[in-house]
Amino acid sequence: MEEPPVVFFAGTAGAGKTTFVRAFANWLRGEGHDATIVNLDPGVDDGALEPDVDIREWIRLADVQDEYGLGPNGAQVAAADMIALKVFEVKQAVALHPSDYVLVDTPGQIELFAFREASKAIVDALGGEQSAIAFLFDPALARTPTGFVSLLLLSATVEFRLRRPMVNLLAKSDTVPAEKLAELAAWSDEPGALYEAVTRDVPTPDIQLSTEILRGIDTMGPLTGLLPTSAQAATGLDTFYRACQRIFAGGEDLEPAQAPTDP
Ligand SMILES: Nc1nc2c(ncn2[C@@H]2O[C@H](COP(=O)(O)OP(=O)(O)O)[C@@H](O)[C@H]2O)c(=O)[nH]1
Ligand SMILES: [Mg+2]
Repeated sequence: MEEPPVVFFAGTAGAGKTTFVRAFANWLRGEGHDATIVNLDPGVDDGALEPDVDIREWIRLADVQDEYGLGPNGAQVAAADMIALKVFEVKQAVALHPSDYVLVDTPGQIELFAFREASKAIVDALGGEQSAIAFLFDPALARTPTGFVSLLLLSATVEFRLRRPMVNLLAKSDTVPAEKLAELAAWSDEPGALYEAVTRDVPTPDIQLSTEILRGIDTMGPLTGLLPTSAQAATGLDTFYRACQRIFAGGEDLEPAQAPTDP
């Protein structure tokens, strides 16, 4: 049987990954698709979270701390490498859940996912035949021009390191006023608008650095399509799904298991 496509969810701590994964899985199920949720965060401490496959079955942050006498940060780093050693167990557990989509919630700290070699091993092993990375922009960080550019660079870093198709999402769009949403859309669609906003935002001595960074971003061309989504209001999930389908199936919809609810 063909392996289902895998989407990894990455973003800064608190960006909304865990909440989004759940909302998107619910949305998929409502559309008649099966979704398997994989939790790769060994430190998450939420009893209500019921992933189908859970790294905490093998690795728990509290145990790593106790066993190796590490503080919370050291334990996170050690655990990130241990996850890579358990990835085949995780993959086997995922295979026990036949499904249309596999959604992988990554560890809370983005630097563990973006910078450590272990993540490449995890993405390669779990990603299988088809995988993509959804990068969530936290509106609390994306609201200023420099914050927005920093998140673009972080997303580009993840793409550069892990070499997977990326979808950039604006999370928690229900918390963003309409005017700000329009401004963020302009920043993501028109390099000129972002350039103008950044040059207004930074003091003169930094202008050259900003200009060079923006030129780099412009050449990379990943600016278009920051999709506004809200897990809470369940909005933007259909657009996100279509963006994934464009990556996985050349835009074709999956065969729905039941009558689609699309208008
Ligand atoms: N208003 C609003 N809050 C959200 C949304 N998604 C997540 N949150 C909140 O943002 C916080 C961090 O979310 P979480 O999913 O744990 O982020 P993670 O660290 O990236 O996994 C929590 O308090 C969530 O309730 C959303 O769509 N709208
Ligand atoms: Mg989380």
